Amino acid sequence: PKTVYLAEYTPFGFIVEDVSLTFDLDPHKTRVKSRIAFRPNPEATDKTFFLHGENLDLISATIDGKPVNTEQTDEGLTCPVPDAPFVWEAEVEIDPANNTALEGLYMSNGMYCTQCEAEGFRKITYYPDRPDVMATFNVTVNGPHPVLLSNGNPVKTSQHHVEWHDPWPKPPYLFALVAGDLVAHSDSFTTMSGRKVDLNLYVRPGDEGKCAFGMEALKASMKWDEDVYGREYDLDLFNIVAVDDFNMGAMENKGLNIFNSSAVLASPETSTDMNFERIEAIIAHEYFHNWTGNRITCRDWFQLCLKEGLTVFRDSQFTSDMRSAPVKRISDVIDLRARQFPEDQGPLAHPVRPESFQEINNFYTATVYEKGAEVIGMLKTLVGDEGYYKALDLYFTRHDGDAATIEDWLKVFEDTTGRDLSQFKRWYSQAGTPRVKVEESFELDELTLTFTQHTPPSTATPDPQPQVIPIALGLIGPDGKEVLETQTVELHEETQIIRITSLEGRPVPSILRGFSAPIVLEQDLSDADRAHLLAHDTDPFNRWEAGRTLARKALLGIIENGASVDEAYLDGLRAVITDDSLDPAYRALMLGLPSQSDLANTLYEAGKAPDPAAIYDATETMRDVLASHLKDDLHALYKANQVSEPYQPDAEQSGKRSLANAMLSLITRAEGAELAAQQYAAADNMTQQLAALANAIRVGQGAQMLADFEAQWKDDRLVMDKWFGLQVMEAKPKDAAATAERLTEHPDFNHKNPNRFRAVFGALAMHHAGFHHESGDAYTLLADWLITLDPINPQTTARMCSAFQTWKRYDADRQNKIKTEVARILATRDLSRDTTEMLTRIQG
Ligand code: HT7
Ligand code: ZN
Repeated sequence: PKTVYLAEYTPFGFIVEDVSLTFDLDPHKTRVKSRIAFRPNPEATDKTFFLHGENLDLISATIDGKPVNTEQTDEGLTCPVPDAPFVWEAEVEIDPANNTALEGLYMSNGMYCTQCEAEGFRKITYYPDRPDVMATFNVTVNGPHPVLLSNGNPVKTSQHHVEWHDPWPKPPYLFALVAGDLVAHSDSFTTMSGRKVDLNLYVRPGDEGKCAFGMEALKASMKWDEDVYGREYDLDLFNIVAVDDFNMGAMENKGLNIFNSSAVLASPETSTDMNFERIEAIIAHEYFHNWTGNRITCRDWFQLCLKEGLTVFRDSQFTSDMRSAPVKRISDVIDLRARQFPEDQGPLAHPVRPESFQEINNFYTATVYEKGAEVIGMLKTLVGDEGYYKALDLYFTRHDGDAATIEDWLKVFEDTTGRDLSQFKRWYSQAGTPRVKVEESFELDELTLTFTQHTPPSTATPDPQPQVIPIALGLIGPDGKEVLETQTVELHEETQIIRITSLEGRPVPSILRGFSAPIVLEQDLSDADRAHLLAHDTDPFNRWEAGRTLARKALLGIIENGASVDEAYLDGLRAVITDDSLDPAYRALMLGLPSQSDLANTLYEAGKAPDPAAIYDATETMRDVLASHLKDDLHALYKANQVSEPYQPDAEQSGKRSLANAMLSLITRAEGAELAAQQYAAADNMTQQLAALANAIRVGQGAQMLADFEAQWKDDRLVMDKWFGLQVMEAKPKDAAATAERLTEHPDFNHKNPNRFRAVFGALAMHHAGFHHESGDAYTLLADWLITLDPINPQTTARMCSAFQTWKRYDADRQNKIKTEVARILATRDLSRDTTEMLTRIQG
């Protein structure tokens, strides 16, 4: 396969003035007519006329009305063109019903829909399918469906025929079309300048009752973007469509967002609190793309973080404002460490702005998205709130309508704040997680902190250079009072020393407050100091972090020498979770343990091969210890956090449920499933029902509930995804692979549906002790199914390959087993470019 390089960017030789497309829909023989006005691009040196096109049956092609001879390959076509403006017209035939890759125009439950990011438009018609070619689109859709949608505003509507015009020039990846028997949940929003925008959420008949929350989230997002960033919506219509077969969460097509139904449909009976929060965030994310992605797009796919990092950052700000900022920050860091750190520290490591790729779909990663957002968070910390919003205002005015680059992005910050960001730019070009070691000494009244930064070299970045690292820190005095409020120091050098004087007695340094940089902090604090921070830190993130570090230490003690858990830590934890002045959601987070994968990594970094079974056992022991130490509080806290008001998916209620369910889990462990059964019977919402079921399964008393649950929800696809996933998640390690295999034989298992495939195999890959069970059965099962899925859906197959990315952490036997499976998949005939690239990189 061909490798594409950032350094080789050249502009396209032609400018597209305007595009007209006509679709005559048919499941196997959809006809697409295109009329594209081109003119030579004066800024381009390469004047080759190449149009991308894949899996297209070319019926006819003309230039200025005259037939042309085209030269076709698997990737597109070329033909001679005049050295002056000209009109290209073509007709192609495509087969949406057989498009199982879910890229281009495809069918899902009888409805037509599209997915064009990143390079799917070329599966619809011949076109320069690159984000820097922006044009206005006119789209005619002919089909026997009640709903026929495309981007922009409808300009002519008759039965089985709708014409659309999108006035905003856009790259082809934002093109969308939907047709089907859909129903709309409608509303409207009046923008800050007084324009009324019609809003519709289109769903399959039967799903109407799951639209209200998504609609409210959309309106809240529109308002928030006006209030915080001054960004107003720019069409008369905003449509969202829910689709059951979808490779990712959602897609920000201009004026016609398409959502995985799991990312938009919600009701209290069928969705958990976590589902509601995720839906709110994804709706916001896609809506925010209207400015950060659509009005200002990317010059090329190497700049993906320009829109994704910024939009993730914006949706995190939104969630923090709508819910609890500390809870959101802690949840984001848990997620970053679980998904981005392993990527950045393993064979798939790449810079936030990659410099080469074979298949761009493989670079929609936690590094581009989540580390990309962290980089923006650091910029904001460095330039301050005022500097940040000033720079963003300039970004929006200077680059509106552009296909921009990271250089453009950094330049607006340099121009508005006067800062030189050349060293900061390394965050975009260097792979790997920086490690910052902090050494402390205290003499008389002076505290000295010596910071040393080091980024381990990787294939992507063999010679990492020091980065700009903002470290937010404060000091907690011996009496528990804060003696230094949060200050941010900037690290630039490999080693930097900071001195703080006039202190009365040695304070405990609270470093990397709010997780001010995406690094690993190595700080040799005593257990007593950490317990002091757990009790007194004013920074909610670092207070939580202190507890988490103590929990990790306790778990490692159990794994390595069966040590008992430090009483001081247990008492400190008890004090926090019984402190009614603290938010219940925050207290519930305090009770969470480091993941088993995280523990495996800690052991690996210490030069020891982790034993997944021992890690699993230690985690179980630790939970038993917590249950026993907190036994006098469990029932009281469970009761105190019951919600008697009608269900609301807001932060307050969901926080209470999460603390109550953390109690339920410890109670069930200590006493069996009686309370879980009561909760299951009384539950009027999915959060309570699912938590009860999970706990009952965990203690081996869930069989009847599982059967009842299936009988109750067998016709609800999204709830059944939970039923599939939960059984794998809650299986004992030795049973995880067999449980997944058994579920693949269930009549409702459908590997062509990404949600269902992920429910089973995503859960298996996340089940650390089950996936890495010594038998190797899970490796083999996953490999078998990846081989089956690859010819059907390469994108979803390739994403799932990352389950194997941590293979180097484990012992020789497990390493060999994984390597054998990876090689077996790679030896499959006609393996996709997506999966080949992922597995080759994983092999290292
Ligand atoms: N910009 C989108 C990324 C995307 C995608 C979405 C659905 C299916 C396939 C896709 N490939 C890339 C989603 C987002 O980040 O908002
Ligand atoms: Zn996005």
